[in-house]
Amino acid sequence: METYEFVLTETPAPGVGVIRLNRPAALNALNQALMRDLMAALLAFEADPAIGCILLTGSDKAFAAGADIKEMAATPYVAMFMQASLIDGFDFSRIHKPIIAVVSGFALGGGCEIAMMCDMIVASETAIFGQPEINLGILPGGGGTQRLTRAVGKALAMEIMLADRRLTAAEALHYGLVNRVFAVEVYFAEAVKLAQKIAGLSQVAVRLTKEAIQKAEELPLHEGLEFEKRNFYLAFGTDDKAEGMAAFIEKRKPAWKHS
Ligand code: DAK
Repeated sequence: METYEFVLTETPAPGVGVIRLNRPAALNALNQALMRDLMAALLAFEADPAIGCILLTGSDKAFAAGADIKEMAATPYVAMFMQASLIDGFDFSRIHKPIIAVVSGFALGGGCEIAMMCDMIVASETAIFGQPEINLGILPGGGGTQRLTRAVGKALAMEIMLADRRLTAAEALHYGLVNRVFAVEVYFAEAVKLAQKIAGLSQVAVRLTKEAIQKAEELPLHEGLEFEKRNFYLAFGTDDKAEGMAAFIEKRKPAWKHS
């Protein structure tokens, strides 16, 4: 397995790839090198046929406290605009496998935005979500104004981004930003269980389903329904559809071919 400077990777269970942000002295602040490592690790798991689900996590204390303010402070407008800036080449749409953010402690600014780029969020009870960019004289630039507003609604999104309101894990669960909340002692193990469940399914069916749900966020209903139908018919051409249905009828576990 490849090694990186600012992320650690492991496979704690069959089919489950874990990427752990690892810049503890800066609460996993997202500098450019870390972002490059993160994208490389994501692409490596995406390319690995043995991996069916990816977990993206930090430490118990911090998922990520945002983009690296010290690095950004030295970055003028044109450089931010032109250079390989923080988000350049950083594109979760290149990852077709499900990604679950596993969040404990601070998920602020770009940290919260990266969690929201994932397909699901599992949190520890200590997780804190926020978009405090306004305090720095800037605004969210990694999708916060769009994804958070879709997730929690306009009124609360305004308060979070204009008045630096931070959400506890319980609040984030209440408002639909996160899927599950667990005690800090068990949240990671619970996330692995969830990932294992997904990794045990047909990778083709999982991909077709993820794609269709993503379209629900972007397309008008009739176009989304059309997209879903195409993927549904496409599933009928797969080996895994034949296997899944045969296994049901024969009362046995399916042996997926991922084809
Ligand atoms: N950047 C750099 N260093 C950070 C950091 C950050 N975001 N957050 C924490 N650190 C560092 C601190 O400077 C400190 O380092 P030393 O001073 O010890 O060297 C160390 O981590 C521990 O932090 P604290 O001493 O502050 O720890 P506390 O427990 O007291 O406080 C805190 C934790 C998370 C509440 C606090 O550190 C904090 O407020 N951090 C900043 C949070 C923040 O404002 N985040 C938003 C950053 S702006 C882009 C798209 C998106 C973005 C950028 C570009 N493009 C499209 C290009 C995103 C922007 C942002 O995220």
